[in-house]
Amino acid sequence: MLKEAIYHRPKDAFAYAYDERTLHIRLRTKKDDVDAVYLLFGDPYVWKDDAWQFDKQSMQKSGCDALFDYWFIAVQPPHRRLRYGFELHAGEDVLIYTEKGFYKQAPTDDTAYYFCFPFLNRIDVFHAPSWVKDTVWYQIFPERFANGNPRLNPPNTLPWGSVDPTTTSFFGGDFEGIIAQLDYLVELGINGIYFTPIFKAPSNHKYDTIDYFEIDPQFGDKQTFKRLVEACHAKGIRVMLDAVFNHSGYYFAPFQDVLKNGTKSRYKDWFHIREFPLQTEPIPNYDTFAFVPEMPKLNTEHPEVKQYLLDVATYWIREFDIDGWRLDVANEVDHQFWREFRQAVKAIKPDVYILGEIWHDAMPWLRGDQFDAVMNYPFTNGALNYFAKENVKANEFAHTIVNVLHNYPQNVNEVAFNLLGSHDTPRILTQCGERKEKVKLMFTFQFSFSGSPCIYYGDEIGLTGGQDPLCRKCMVWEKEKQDRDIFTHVQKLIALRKQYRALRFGEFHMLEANDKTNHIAYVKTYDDETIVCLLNNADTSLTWTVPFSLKDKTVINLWTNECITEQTMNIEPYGFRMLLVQPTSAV
Ligand code: ARE
Repeated sequence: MLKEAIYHRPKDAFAYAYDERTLHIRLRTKKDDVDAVYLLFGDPYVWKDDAWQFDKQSMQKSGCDALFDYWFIAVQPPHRRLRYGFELHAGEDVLIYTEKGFYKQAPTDDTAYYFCFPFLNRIDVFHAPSWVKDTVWYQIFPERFANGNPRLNPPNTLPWGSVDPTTTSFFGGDFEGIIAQLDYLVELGINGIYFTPIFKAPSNHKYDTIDYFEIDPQFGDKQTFKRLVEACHAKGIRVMLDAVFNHSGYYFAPFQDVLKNGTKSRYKDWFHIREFPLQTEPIPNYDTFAFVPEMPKLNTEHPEVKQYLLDVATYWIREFDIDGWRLDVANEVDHQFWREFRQAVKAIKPDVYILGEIWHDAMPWLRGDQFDAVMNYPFTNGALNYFAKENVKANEFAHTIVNVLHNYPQNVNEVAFNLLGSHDTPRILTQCGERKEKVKLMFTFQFSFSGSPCIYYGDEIGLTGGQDPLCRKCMVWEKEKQDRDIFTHVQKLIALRKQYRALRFGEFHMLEANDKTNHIAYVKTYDDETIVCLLNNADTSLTWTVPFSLKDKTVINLWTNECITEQTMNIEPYGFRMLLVQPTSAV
């Protein structure tokens, strides 16, 4: 056994409280190196005849990537505390792995050798709002969704969809437009909307806030926004807003005050200013988002700034009953701010969803004291590489997905915000070389995967466009210009997801990943519900043999409702199957 590859470290993704009674323990070993792993575990205070007493239970292999195997077990220590180690088997070899190193036999004279989960304190358990698991999000970029009130159009508004957007174009999307189209979203089946920023700001994207307590007049006013939230709630749709707290806009009054009064400004410490007077060229002499002078970074350590932003966060929940905050550039804001943010918003609405925008490993924000989830871009990139760009094969994709699932605790994965694209990425249809069968296959994967899927407005009707600003074209409302085939596909996926818990939050296991045919197969299980999915990510048809015997089982093709009786079937290019598997006796 390769000792150097064996890894475990308590807390984070390797040992964590799944709920108030259950601990999850994971171990990593070199791929194909170990035959079996057992958890040795017990209460640190249970001894007999000077020997520590422990139990032994077999761990399951929960997945593998290119280099490692991962092992998993759930335990419920009666006194909520645990000492534990691992017994690894490879052929005749047996190895005990503990916090202090490797042994031939499990030591019993002291528990100090072992890994320690000191106590499962309820307050420390990661807790996200449970409704998120049942939510299908739809992301709206308000300037481009629907123009319902032309009187609000900003100067130089262009005719809807007449040209491709630039960084400075306006088309006049607004709240009344969104309200008028809510039935379209209900028909699609979504039940959560994430709005990119809506507060007063000069740009079309509104990430350069002037006033966090005002709605941008091009979208409407507070009354209309209230109407919008109420209309959403009446239709069972939750509402999430974008909190741009890393930076303000250039025209934010406190920043203007600093520009005007320099060192004499009472707001000079609200930002990170390196020298006075302020200058924007060649690069700003104050911290900003990227090097964008219009976006001065806020000093969230400053008590007044902190209080101001927390007031903003609670105001929109208290007065407008919003259900979530998506936190822009979340990883560049200090952790302490987010801890206080969580306390403040959960105090007034305990089941509000806190979603951080972090593209990288986000474990430090997902320990239960800051965010409920992050935008799962590692999932996005994995899916784009395999389905859209086809620059990785089935196995590498399978490994990426196993990593995505093992990077975070299971309760974190259950509420992950799983997107295929956003206002910051080229449109999926464009990335798929405008081959819609590939887009459909990607959606099929997204909606059969766990977490909380999000559709970027227009992807469901085949909008195209490259990188920002081209990925922000106007929504197309003429039915004859919409790709209704993709729409119906997504609509059906959402309906199935609503019907089957295994699709929503079932445990995921990769069954097959074949580089020759480029297909993958996986199973989702929840209680007695089992759904096997097969995706043929290739432009040739596939002869697929169902990877279990059909004897004693009733297998239904969920797409056609047909009963499957043949062990082997033909799958069309970029085709898929979703099979509900039940023991025949249960049918
Ligand atoms: C404008 C232009 C762009 C230009 C950019 C830089 O439109 O073409 O590249 O300026 O000068 C908002 C607007 C953008 C605007 C930007 C600046 O929506 O249109 O871009 O402001 O004015 C990183 C950050 C992540 C950030 C992305 C964009 O980590 O937080 O970059 N995303 C948020 C929002 C954006 C928003 C802002 C931040 C600013 O979602 O819409 O932009 O408020 C890798 C890295 C990531 C990186 C990612 C994307 O994977 O690892 O860290 O994200 O690429 O670049």
